[in-house]
Amino acid sequence: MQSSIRNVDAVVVGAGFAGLDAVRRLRDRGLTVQGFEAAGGVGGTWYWNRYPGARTDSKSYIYCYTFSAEIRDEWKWSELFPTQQEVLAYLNFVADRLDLRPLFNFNTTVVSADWDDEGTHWIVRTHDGDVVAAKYLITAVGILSAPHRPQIEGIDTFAGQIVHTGRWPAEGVDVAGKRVAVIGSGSSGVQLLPIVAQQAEHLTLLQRTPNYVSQFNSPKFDDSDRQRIRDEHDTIQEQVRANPYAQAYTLAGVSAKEVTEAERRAVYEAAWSAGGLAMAMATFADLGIDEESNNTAAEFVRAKIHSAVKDPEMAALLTPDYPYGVKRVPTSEGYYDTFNRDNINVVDLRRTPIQRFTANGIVVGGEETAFDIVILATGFDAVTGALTRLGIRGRGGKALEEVWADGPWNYLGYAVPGFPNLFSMVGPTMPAGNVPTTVEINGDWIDRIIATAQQRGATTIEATIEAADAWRSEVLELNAPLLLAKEGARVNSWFIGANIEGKPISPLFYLGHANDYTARSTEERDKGFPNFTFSDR
Ligand code: NA7
Repeated sequence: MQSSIRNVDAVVVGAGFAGLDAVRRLRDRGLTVQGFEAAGGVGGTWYWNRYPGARTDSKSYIYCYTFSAEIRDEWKWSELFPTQQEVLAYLNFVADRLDLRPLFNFNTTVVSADWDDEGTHWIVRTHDGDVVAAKYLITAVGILSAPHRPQIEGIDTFAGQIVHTGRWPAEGVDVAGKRVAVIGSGSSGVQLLPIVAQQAEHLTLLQRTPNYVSQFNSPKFDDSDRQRIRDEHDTIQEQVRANPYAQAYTLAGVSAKEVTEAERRAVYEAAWSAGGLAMAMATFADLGIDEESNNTAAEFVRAKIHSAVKDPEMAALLTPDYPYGVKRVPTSEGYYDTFNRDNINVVDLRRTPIQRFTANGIVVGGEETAFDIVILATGFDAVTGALTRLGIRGRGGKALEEVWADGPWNYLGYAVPGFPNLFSMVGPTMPAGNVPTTVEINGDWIDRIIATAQQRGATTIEATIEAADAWRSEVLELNAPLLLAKEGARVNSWFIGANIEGKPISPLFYLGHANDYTARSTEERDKGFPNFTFSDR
């Protein structure tokens, strides 16, 4: 069995934004790299989430790599908030441009990764029997990639079609003239609902917690826009560094309570028209911590919902009663207007939960409603789920999910004591916000720690327990004063793991300023990784 094991320097799991960045850097450093990707192609999240209406609410010109001016100039974004198809096309373009595709085995799922102390390498196994020994294991598995399918009684007996938004079939789903149920009103549900409602005979939204849905406003770009963006690249990146979530927005910088009502209203109106994340990212600095300030934003959006939705009872059903931003604020084109159609109804699952599925449909409050198609827009086991499902066993066969039984414990999000030579891209306790920004910081850092080990002749690199303990305390302290910590569990916020039954409630992100995280990461790198043990055994 041992003879059939291939040896490589690094295994990279995942071919999304993070995995593509990792393989390119390690290959260019001269390492032998084996990438594994469960999907049939590159793209990660953007490969799987093909549901109608899927798009990013990060601005296109920052939702991309920055490392190459040539690549930035060659790719032409068509609009401010690109569709899933355009982001996927971009990642395919990068993969081809840098010849990254040959580094991956596609349609290949990693089923286990065991640390071998004797060989000082990881033994990585795939679903099809491939076994690879790798000095380094880089997980680039994404934060929203492990779909959450609720275990509802009878779900497997449903005779119609059931699809999860995070595993949307490439051939599409024909909803025309059909009776469609949508379960879930997070980002995925609210993006697809207006489009499905236009085609379906009837749409029923089975809603548990309503969201504050931002409207969507994506100006198209022409060549002069693209030239301006190119000219302003450095200024835009400066703006991203100054924003707590690494987004291209400038906060008003003051408390919502420090301005007059008229001034506040003007700021909110401008942000509402801009759409997307502007309400959270381009308004006041204290919406995440101060209840009174938060309520000014919450009330503003509640009024917008009531003016958009004509039936007051329907409007009330769609209006959240918790602080603004405690759940991830989604963006949708025409969401609230859709509820003025006559082929849509909303079932309030907080009042009457789903009892069970039948062959024909779904039973709620003792009444069965028949459906042809059920769309599960029920989200993901976010941030940690894709990692704990990988079957990672560190020193002494210790399972990663065991070590994380109370929430993620690691250092700077990159490394876990007891799991040598394992590094995460966009791992738990890294900043929430614009993913490609974090990816590039991570890619450089991991590349440099491996280079440092090579220079020192070290075979293993391991974060210290003290560093991981201190980091966990810091992440918890940053989380404690937030409204998210007070209210997040009540409204099942995935930011703290509250959307998955049995998952520990614990912050999954570093919720300080993203740039403070970058500074910490850079300091660790520039000081020669003082919180790691490098060993030649
Ligand atoms: P989300 O935001 O986690 O939304 C999932 C939705 O599904 C949410 O409305 C949930 O209600 C609902 N849900 C989950 N389980 C159930 C069950 N068992 N019954 C009824 N309703 C349920 O996932 P998305 O895919 O929309 O978005 C994920 C991220 O992708 C998003 O934040 C962006 O960053 C991109 P709940 O709120 O828990 O009451």
